[in-house]
Amino acid sequence: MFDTIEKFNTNTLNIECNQRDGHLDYLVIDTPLAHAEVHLQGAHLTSYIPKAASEVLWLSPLAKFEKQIAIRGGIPICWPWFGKHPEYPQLAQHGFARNSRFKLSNLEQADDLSVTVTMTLSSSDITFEGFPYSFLLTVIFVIGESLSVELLTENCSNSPMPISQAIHSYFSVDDIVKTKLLGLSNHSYWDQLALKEGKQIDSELKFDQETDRIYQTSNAHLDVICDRHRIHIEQENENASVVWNPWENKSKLMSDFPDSGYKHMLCVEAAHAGERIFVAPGEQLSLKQCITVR
Ligand code: TA6
Repeated sequence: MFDTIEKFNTNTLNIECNQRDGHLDYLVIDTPLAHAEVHLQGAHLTSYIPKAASEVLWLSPLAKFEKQIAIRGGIPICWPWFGKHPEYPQLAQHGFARNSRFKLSNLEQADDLSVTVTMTLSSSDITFEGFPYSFLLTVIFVIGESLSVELLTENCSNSPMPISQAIHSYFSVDDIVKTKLLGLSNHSYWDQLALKEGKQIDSELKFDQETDRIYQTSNAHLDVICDRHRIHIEQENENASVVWNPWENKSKLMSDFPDSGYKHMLCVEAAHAGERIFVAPGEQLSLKQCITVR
């Protein structure tokens, strides 16, 4: 489908297909409600600007737009495992979906002018090497006054399929030290740096050092607040919310991340993390994050 669109214009929808740095195909979507950019590699959204607001997502100015390299920033899709593979740590961190080319399977505009973009990834000889299951992964973006991102995992094989996953959203903030994250008080977390459990007491989570925590949550409502905007996040069906900022030292270790980039981003991720979830044959598992700027 992507190959046949190139350009599509109506009074309420403008779509262009471009190539980033001559390598990666992406769609630029403009409606009266929002601007968005989404790449076929990884079903990776790199821009979302609701009307009368500024960019919601952080995209690294050093991000690489090359085949089979994950784009730093925007909304990477971590699938079919989150973090290191539990049995084969030599496999790519956060799974293969973010480095795989998806198919654009549907694109439509609703009466309320929101646009639904659906992308799919199916199992192949390549995915069987590290993940011996037949699957269909569908990523559904609804781009309007709000942005919703849904991952639908379908197990097309005959045995239970173990997965973990994350919608790894990088949010743009003015200044991380003045940024607050609300909605996690009284939630337990696993601290990936100290390798121990903790419990969030304060209603506001603030940032003054490297942070990498997996909070136990279910249908969380969270708010990222900085001078420029308040980003309201509603999640559905997750069992974890991951909060990550690499801070100064780790930023310097990443070649696609500016040394001071950590000051302007905060990852808040809807996830199934920790123990893998088994999706029964023929069943579907949904994970959703919905983002509204207030
Ligand atoms: O979601 C947090 C995290 O798993 C961190 O541990 C951190 O390393 C980050 O994701 C980025 O991972 P990446 O593989 O994209 O460099």
